[in-house]
Amino acid sequence: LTKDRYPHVKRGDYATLDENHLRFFTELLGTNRIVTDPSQCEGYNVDWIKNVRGYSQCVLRPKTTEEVSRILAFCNEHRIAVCPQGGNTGLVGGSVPVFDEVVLSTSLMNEIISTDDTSGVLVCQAGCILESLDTHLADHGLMMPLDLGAKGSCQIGGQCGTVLGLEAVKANGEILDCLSTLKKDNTGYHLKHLFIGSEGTLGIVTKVAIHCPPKPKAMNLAFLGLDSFESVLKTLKKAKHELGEILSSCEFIDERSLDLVTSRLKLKSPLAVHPFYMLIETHGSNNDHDEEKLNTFLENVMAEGLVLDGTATNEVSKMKNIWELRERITEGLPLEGYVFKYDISLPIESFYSLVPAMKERLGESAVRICGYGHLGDGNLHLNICVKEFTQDVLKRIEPFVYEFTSKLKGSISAEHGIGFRKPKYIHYSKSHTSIELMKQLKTMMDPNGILNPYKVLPS
Ligand code: 2HG
Ligand code: ZN
Repeated sequence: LTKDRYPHVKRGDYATLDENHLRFFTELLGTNRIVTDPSQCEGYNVDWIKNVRGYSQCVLRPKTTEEVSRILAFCNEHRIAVCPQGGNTGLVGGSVPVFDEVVLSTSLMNEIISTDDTSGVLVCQAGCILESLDTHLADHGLMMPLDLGAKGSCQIGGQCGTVLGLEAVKANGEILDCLSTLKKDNTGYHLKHLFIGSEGTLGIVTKVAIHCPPKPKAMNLAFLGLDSFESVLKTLKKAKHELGEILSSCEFIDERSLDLVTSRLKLKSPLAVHPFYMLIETHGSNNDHDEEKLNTFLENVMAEGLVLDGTATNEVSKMKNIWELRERITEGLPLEGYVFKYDISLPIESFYSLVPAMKERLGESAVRICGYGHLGDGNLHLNICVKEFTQDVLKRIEPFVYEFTSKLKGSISAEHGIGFRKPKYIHYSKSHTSIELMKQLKTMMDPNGILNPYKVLPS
């Protein structure tokens, strides 16, 4: 653990934690909710893919908005840098300290405040875990409007893209209440949006209100094998037309990605090997109707030769096994060595084009180049595994990957954010004017720059 791991980043002019600071935190939270033991701080200092590491010596675990407010007011006054952290499941190093920032963990802020069965509105604290919320909602006949592989540990405060409203604490400790639970509320600027994509650099989200759909009575999942990306696109289009309102997800896996989970994680695929695979899930209110629709769709795509092989099920355990083939790819990748990760949005017809382009560029120097992701959203996860990190491979990948994406008017971060790893590439997706406005907002809302420094915006 060396203090100059990141030669291109200099520690900001922040205070170094001293006895007086610790005394304040201890009086506020009690000894049980401050972590200063270096071995206990370790987990908060490293991201889970072990890509980014800081050396914070203090983790604060508030339970209420008022405590967060008092912590930030104090840190702002004393120029103490703060790194907010939820479930620490991020993939761009946004949730771990870079130097010795105090970590403000939202893990104990996990109270569900209200659940309205009629409007479907859930209000909860930011530290609630996605899967726990989904389990809670099931008793009310509702479900969370989002799902992802990290559901068992990611916290809702880090997933603000889907919220109706939120409460946040500003750098100076002021509490901003945008926790509206109304579906329509067009009264002035929609300030909640400032916090979406801000990754804790403009304020700390303490509560969220979420609009949750009813839990579907019927769920069906199809897993398909295809031999060309052209067939994948045609199948997607047909799924949209033929499944209509019951189509709830459409995910994509290429051969190298599936091979990773079958060979490295020993998962079993129900299909023979194919160049491409799709997962298509339907949610509806009448199983006979949904099953009939899905079966007709499958018959059609197979008759047309678009899909070569397929299986469909509504058995919970079989559906879970199929989803694991998709959701556990991320976990398998580090077993190959060092992983270069890219989370790209591309126009749908070019969705896969980056993968063969990269294969051609890198040839044998990569042990695995694979593409998978959220086809329905046009969001590709390109992952490149090498035995060991080298500058040479990095130079062959970047900036090519960003230039390629930018030329196609895609996004260099579809859902993972910018974090610590990508600020210097943000200009491939955002104009100079947008970046300047972001910087002005940052200066206005956090004049001392104490909130999640070194992240999101380029210096
Ligand atoms: C997923 O969709 C996650 O599985 C992680 O966003 C993607 O590891 C990745 O690149
Ligand atoms: Zn994803």
